[in-house]
Amino acid sequence: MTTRTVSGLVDELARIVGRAHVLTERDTVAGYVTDWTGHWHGVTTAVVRPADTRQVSQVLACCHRAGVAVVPQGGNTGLVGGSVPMRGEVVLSTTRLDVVEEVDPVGRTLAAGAGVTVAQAQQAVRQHGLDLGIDLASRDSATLGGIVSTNAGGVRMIKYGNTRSRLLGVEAVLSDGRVLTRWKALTKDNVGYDLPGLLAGAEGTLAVVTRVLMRLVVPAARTQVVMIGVDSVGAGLKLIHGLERAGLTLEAAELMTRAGIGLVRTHRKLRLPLDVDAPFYVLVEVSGPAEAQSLLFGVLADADDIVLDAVVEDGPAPRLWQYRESHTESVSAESSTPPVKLDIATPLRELEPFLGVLTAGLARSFPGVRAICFGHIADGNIHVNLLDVEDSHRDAVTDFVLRLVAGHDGSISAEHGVGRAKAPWITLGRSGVDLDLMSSIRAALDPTNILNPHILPGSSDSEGNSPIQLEREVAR
Ligand code: 2HG
Ligand code: ZN
Repeated sequence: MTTRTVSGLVDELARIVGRAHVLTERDTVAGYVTDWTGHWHGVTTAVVRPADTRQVSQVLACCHRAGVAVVPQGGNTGLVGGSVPMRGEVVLSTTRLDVVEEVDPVGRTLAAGAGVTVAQAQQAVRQHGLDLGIDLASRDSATLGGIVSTNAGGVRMIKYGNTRSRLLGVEAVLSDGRVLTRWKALTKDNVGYDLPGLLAGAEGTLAVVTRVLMRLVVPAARTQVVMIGVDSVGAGLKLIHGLERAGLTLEAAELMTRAGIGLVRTHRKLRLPLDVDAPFYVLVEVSGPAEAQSLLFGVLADADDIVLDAVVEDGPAPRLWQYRESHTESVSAESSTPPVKLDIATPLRELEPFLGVLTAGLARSFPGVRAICFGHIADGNIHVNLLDVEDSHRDAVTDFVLRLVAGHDGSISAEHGVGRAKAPWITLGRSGVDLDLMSSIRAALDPTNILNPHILPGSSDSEGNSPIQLEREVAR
């Protein structure tokens, strides 16, 4: 194996997937070696695009024999640098696994390839009056394999749970090429460990997901969307609880700030969504009985003392949603540096104190940094986006925020995963025993540590070499 050359590896991969699907030229691999935020850049030996599970299995077996590390990649929309090769790893792109195989309207399931985008999946299941139950702004590029591997949350999580909870089965390839098929369209199946659940959120470190079996939902017949201006996070939470107590079902509940709305307005050239420029905005989508609209108006009237202004539209209300959905692109466009994106959660009771201390602390210690906080308020999940952070300050500002999160009993990664961005801070979220167990699980599934070796706690081979060092030796 030590005499293998890079060109030998590329030839072998080409024999499996066809020459057209092994990319090595600088220009053609460019989109695969940089992440969406523009911060994480890497290098790859080759990007390989298999067409089906059998080819994925052969590609992994080949890389396994060669001791070459592999980074699985879906739509490359992740925000923590988890799908970018950093040191020459082969990129295994799942984009050609793009077949919507079956929508079962009776059992309410979707069977599809890992490379099918969220938008394509949504379109396929909506033709049957069903829904995926998962939605996120990157739906046109994010893939089903990607959202499973990162256990994506998104704006519908409050009602339908995260991706793990929607996953019934998977087909996945282990690092040595063996294929795991756990594929039963059953709501109840309690035979042994929940392996699909384990692969969800594993960030491509345990296996490469090639096909998914998702449990679908019946969407609400009609919804109402309300944008409410409030002067505190606590007032927003109170209103949300009031809506639930009135018998309405939360379909989504999002928080935005004056600064965030201002940024989106500048970028998208939009008017203020309300008649007041409120310190905080909550965007809530609700469903309920036939009289849902009057229940909603009743809650707003009862909370007259905390509602600065509100506007209600029938769902899906894209005009109101665009203020929320444009945050990510506006942050990227308006920041002078790649934004620092910290996807955190705190218990609900800690949310307001946390945001208060965060804002004051950032202004004091990092005066040049603009903070835009928004996110899934009812899940306690806030996206702390930091703009204009000089490269030399990225770690310090990240450290400041994540330590504050830990001090408020929070999570340093609520929905985007650990990736490379949070790896140095993982001990703020997990104990030594916890990390040891994760390493053991990883070593059991990928003993030579070739799958996405540079994220999450991992292992080295007996010589202490990581696979990519082996790969570099191979390259010489
Ligand atoms: C969202 O909720 C995504 O829109 C992206 O999780 C969040 O850009 C972000 O920080
Ligand atoms: Zn989010």
